[in-house]
Amino acid sequence: MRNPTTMRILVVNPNSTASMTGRIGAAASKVAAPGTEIVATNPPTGPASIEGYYDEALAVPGLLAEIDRHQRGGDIAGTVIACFDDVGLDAARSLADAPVIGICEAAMQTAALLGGRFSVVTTLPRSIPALERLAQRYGMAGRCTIRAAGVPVLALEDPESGAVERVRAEIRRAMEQDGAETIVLGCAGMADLARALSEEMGLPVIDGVTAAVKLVEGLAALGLRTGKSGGYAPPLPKAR
Ligand code: 5HY
Repeated sequence: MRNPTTMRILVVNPNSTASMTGRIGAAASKVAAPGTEIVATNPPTGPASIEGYYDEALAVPGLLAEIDRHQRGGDIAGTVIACFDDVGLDAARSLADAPVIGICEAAMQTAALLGGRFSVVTTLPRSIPALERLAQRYGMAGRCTIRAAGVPVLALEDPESGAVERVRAEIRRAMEQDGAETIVLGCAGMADLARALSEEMGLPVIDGVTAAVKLVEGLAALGLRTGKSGGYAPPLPKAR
């Protein structure tokens, strides 16, 4: 039987790459409070990685179906959308009863609380326009720069790809050229890199998955719910 004192947090990776979901779930569990259970999942189909607007649009139905499925199972205290493009965030908030946090918003708000300027280091240049839009939406455009390390999302799944070295090099450029005092990692697939990069580079390196888990735990503990001014969505019809 489920422990009634456990807070269950749903962490949805909206792409269909299960190995990435595994690493995301492990990073989330590492920072979760003792009474928190992390439920990490991804849609069974849909884009294997989300690189730009087209993939984003294709990923939304699978994301909503996962939120709906787990919500039917009961006691989800909050949901984290583990994709840095905050894919389907407004629709997810319309569907879910409990708070929903996107990892871009979580990471940017956390960086802002530390003070000073920050730089986002994402994967491919293709993701930059969408992230610039999000920075504007969250009121962060004047505080940050958005950079790409030139790493395809799925290269982060391959230790031989040289992806981490490219991320490291881009962080150095952000420090030297942008005067960044904090770095935000711009992909959920980088979740397990933040601690080590922070120690190595000597500045705070924020990963949105872990930041979102701590924020959602806080909102849930305060008994807060997501606003519905964007419209209430009825539960999705059951798949046949
Ligand atoms: C992410 N794509 O966090 C984004 C990052 C990006 O599949 N997971 C993805 O490149 O926009």
